[in-house]
Amino acid sequence: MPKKRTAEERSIDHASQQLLIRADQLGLDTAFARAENLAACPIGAGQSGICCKNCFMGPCRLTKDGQTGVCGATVSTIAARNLARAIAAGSAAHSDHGRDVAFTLLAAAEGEAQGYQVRDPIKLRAVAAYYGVPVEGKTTAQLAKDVAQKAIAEFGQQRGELAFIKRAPKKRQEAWRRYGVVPRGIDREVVDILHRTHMGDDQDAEHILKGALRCALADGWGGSMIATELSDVLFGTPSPKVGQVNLGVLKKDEVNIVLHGHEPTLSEMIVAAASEPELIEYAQSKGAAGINLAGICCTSNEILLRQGVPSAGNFLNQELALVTGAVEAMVVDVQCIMQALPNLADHFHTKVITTSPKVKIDGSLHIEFDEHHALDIARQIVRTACDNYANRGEVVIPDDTQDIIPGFSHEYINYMLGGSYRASFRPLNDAIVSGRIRGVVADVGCNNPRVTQDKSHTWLVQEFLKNDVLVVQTGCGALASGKMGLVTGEAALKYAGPGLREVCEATGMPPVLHMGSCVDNTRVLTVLTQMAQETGLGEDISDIPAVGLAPEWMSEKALAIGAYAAASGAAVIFGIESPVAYSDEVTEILDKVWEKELGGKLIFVTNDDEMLAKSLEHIDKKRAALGLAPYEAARFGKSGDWRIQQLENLPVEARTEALYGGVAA
Ligand code: NFS
Repeated sequence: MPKKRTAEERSIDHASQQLLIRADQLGLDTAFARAENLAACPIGAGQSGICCKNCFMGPCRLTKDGQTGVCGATVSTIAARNLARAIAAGSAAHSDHGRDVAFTLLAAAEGEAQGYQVRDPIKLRAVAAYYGVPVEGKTTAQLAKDVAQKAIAEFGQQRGELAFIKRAPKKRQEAWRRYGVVPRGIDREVVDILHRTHMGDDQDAEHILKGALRCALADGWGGSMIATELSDVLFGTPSPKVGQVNLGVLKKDEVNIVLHGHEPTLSEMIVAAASEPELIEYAQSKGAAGINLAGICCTSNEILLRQGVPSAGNFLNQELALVTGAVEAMVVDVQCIMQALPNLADHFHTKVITTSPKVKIDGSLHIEFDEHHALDIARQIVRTACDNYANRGEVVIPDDTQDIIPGFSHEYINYMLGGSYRASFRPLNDAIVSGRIRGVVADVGCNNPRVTQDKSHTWLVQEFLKNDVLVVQTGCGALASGKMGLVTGEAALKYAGPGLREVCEATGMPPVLHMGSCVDNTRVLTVLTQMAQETGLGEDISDIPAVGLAPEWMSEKALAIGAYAAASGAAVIFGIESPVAYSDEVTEILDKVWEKELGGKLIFVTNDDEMLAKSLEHIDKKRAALGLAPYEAARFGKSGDWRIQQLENLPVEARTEALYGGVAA
């Protein structure tokens, strides 16, 4: 990391830049500054070495070829073990989120969860079918109870296969069984990794990583999928709605409550509480015009998609929201919450409120969440924020907001492409077969303060659109694009190549589909599955011209997602440094061995141009393997209404010439 960077070098987001300057003026620390002041340890990422601290004969820092740890562990064993542990931690975090949603559904079904109810009984029936739970003659509450219990049982299941595995294409299931990576139970696979990476256990890199894949699959087709599906059951399956994103969503004259973290359970109740007339009156009695909610990170995605609650932005916006001086309370639950928040909040009037039984942070106020009294707790939190309004000092809110259209669930895409009577993915597959759409890219994952915030995400997305690649997004990547105005219908007119633009015009969809939070990457899995089953694009996820990218990743959860996507047959490209770069053998396993065994791979590429080139190369390779016509941009774009509209005022001859190249229509 170079010396102190300018605001423009730290972030390409204008609102962030303004608040970074303000933080500097006030002499306040942020992750951006800390990343500059604290050089990343070279032993552990990149090519200069690797470190093992799995026992207390070490830590063993290996920096020379052929060196081993005190126990004799090789560079490859250590690299594989470290990666496997990161994948297990990421899988545990996602899956535990799923478990909590399942317990909330159970409590709601038993009438013990204040404020919760099943909002999507149709989805409940669909999930019941995946679990083989009979639906006939049951009330919604009975069915919800049975489904919740089935889901909860999957965490402690010891043998057999997770139920959602059967949702994958047949060929994919066969590949998993052949390679021996079908997860048996969710918790079991996490424990398995912690055991096998303990000192003196598994010491064969490929074998360790096979265990890591099984654990990652327990996340993608297990814990995370449970989180997505049961959140839809409880809070509603998302469909598109217009929202707002960036720090300008904070309001000068209202009580601002920022909801940060990941689980929708408490935040949904805060949304309900904040719209109660008594609490709005309470805010007014404190001199505010009302109560304004805004989200950060994946909590933001959850409530933006379902409730249209504006988003204050992604991971690196969390501290900057406090720097506005306008936040009465930042309410956090689990994951991606910087420990720096309470210290930073001390310079303002902001209260950081932790709510999860799993998360306490020194210096913050703890109001513990309990789903049995969720609404009361939510009301207490809202009241605490209102009480704090009078303590505000100077407020600086950047004038930056963008429209965003999120909510493209698997179910909605089906409906969007086929309507109520013929819901299908046929038009999407046809568009790829014809070459109007060259392929699909999922750009997901975090911000990382070691690179310029949002720069790689938004540059890559724009380049993909230009190249007629349909982009789907989740997590902080989706919010990055949202801030740049890429997640709107108009973005097709501005950024998409001619073929993709035609498809967007015909269906009315944005060229970037925001599918949800990071656990909702499971929606990408089920969408790819349906594309494989729709015919025309092979029979398996690995046949589809698709690539997954996480150009600004930082969390262990991102590695879990990358691993399950690769195991599901996708080519996955991560930015930042490779955590396994020091081991050629492990680098080769993630790339070549996984591709041979499962058709997917995980590679690390630090350069944006190279990420783009490799993605397009993979898409074109898959198109060729399917026998599809090579992508050729110039073939399309002559049938879209937009051209006719643009040319409306021209004489007929000139219009025909422009539209059909002189050939009479
Ligand atoms: Ni995903 Fe979502 Fe964001 Fe990264 Fe964190 S919020 S779960 S881990 S930083 S994308």
